[in-house]
Amino acid sequence: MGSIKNCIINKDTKYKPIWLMRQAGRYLPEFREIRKNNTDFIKLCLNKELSTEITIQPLKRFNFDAAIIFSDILMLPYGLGQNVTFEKNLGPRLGNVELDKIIQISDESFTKTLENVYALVNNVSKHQILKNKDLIGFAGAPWTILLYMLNKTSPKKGLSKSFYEDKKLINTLLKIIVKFLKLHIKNQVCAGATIIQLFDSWAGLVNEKNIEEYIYNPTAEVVDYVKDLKVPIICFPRNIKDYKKYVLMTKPDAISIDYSINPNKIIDQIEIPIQGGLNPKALLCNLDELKKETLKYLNIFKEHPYIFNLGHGVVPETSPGAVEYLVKLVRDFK
Ligand code: 1CP
Repeated sequence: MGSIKNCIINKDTKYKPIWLMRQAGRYLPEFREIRKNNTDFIKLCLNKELSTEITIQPLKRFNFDAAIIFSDILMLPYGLGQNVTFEKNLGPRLGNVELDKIIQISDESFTKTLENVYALVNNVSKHQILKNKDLIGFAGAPWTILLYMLNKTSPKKGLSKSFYEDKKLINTLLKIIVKFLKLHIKNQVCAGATIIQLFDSWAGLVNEKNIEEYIYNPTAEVVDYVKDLKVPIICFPRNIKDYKKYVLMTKPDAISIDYSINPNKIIDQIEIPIQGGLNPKALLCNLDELKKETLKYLNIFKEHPYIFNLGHGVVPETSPGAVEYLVKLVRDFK
């Protein structure tokens, strides 16, 4: 029986498993229905019944090979006592970093603050719908978490020049982030997550001269730690310039590529299992175009261990019918 784990661990190339980043979310009317009455996003993530329901919603519709827990990478700063809110059309807003308070947080109190996240993982892992499927736990990579904590809002407009000024703060905070990321991941694995994905959504923003210190080293430390937990780890360093070097330096079990990457080139550069790549906007095209793009990835990675996914998350404008068609294309591919 094919699976994501079999693809990653045994390098199986025959079966092409599929799941999608943001497979639970606003493109699903049943998600919007729940969201409508639950305007506080953090509270929703901490509601173990509703977050369980949201996690399995996409699996009720589509024959995906995995569920990914409905949570957010910003639950980590929340667990560290930083104020986190999500405002409509503005995205996340974070409060000030209070280092003197953060350094006093114990493992126990962090775990307690996020206990409902781990209860959600446990609920989902026992659910019948997950039989023979994987449950993906996740976390933000140290660099991406650091950016949100210090920038206090989405870094999509770029970083201020002064961002790198307080090196002491950056280094202290990075160490704390790595420590609690390990705990956050361990708690998810203990609760039943069978694969971990590390999202470095803003890897492309790092200054080249800082990449070793802020991306390679802390990520390698987290990857090493997860390997000791005996679950595979997939890394997604979105928009990083050199995926080959990243793989060499951080040694994940599988690598997720963004849609700017030329699949024909990457396949000659990377030996480990590859995930993703398809532009999420392909799901907004007509079905012939979607088919063409999907088959392109499947054909290029035919002889490579490959997990079908997108090059970033499903966009809210996507119709569920397009996702259904995509899953069928992947399932029918020979
Ligand atoms: O209804 C809504 O408006 C909520 C939108 C939403 C959703 C559905 C947010 C706010 N988070 C989530 C869930 C989420 N976030 C998941 C669920 C599982 C799934 O994939 O189905 C995951 C894995 C994440 C991870 C996440 N959160 C990332 C990494 C992946 C990526 O998109 O690059 C990031 C950067 C975040 C921060 C975040 N959370 C939400 C938003 C709008 C953002 C991005 C803000 C920005 O642009 O900086």
